[in-house]
Amino acid sequence: MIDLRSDTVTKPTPEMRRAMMEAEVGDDVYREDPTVNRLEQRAAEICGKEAALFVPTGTMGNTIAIKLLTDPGEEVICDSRGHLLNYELAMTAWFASCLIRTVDAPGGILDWTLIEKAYRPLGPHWAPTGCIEIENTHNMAGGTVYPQEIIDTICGRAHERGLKVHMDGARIFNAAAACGRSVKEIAAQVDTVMFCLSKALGAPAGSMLAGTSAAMDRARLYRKRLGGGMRQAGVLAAAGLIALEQTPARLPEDHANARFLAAGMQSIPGIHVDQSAVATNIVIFDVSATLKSSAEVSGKLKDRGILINPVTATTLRAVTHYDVSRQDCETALGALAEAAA
Ligand code: TLP
Repeated sequence: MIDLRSDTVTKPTPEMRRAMMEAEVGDDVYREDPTVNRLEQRAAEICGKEAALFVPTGTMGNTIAIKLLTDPGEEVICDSRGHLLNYELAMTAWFASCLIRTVDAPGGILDWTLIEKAYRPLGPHWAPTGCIEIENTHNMAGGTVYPQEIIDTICGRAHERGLKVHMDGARIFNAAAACGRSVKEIAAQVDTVMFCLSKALGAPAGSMLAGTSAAMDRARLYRKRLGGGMRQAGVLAAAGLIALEQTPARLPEDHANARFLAAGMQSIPGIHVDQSAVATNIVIFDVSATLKSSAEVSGKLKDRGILINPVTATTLRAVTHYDVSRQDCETALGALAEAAA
């Protein structure tokens, strides 16, 4: 099977497995796991924040961040296709007791003009805005990348109004590779940033949340409340450290493979891809002109050994990662041409 469903499907490299086996561990709830401590320190450095916290999943990282940056009864502004709203089981409502106020942002990229229209100051009839959430890269918009000026303007204007900004940077390293900036530069102005070790970076599990030391001290308690106090988690952190140091350099290869896939799809009758949206490792493509549903196309691809999931009734998402080669992309394109015919 060639698995293009997500970059979450990567298997740990031999080096990660070796590091996991040899990891020095302790009880992380007592903050005694030296490998977790090293990973948290390294993640904080990379993000340019005072501290970072190792969490089991991106969902938990986002859930904790929203709780940290809001009071119950407030609103969180995010793009309507955001992961926070659509794929996190209403944790913003359940854990932070906040509503999400959506904005339809072109390409998933919010800007201050759009946010200002959705912003609600304290008033007698409505829930005030508590924080803004931006997703970089934006998953369901096709891996799009925020221009840095937009992030900095959003943060500047938000902070002037006393609002906080969280970045869901599940794939921030892809954003960094695509825009040629460091993660530290990208996240410089946001209050908290979450990134995943378990996606394009290829670690078997884990995400990092970074922010001020005071925020991360509170975040540690929320993590425990959510059942995320992981004890000898150094076995996982060891793989995360390898992922952090080694994988970013090869992400441009995944991006080139995604562009190759998108360009190849364009010449398949009935398939449409917005080539200009393909900036990182995600390709969203439309199959409506094949007169087949996305589920049918996905089924036909599976029969041919290619896994690609539908996103809507007419679109599918292909994600490149280190377990997918250029040759695999060529094979997938051949199968897609058959499935679409
Ligand atoms: N995304 C997964 C699915 O949930 C859709 C994927 O296959 O892409 N933020 C963003 C932008 C994400 O893409 C994801 C996972 C998360 C947060 C949550 O991470 P996990 O799965 O670790 O909870």
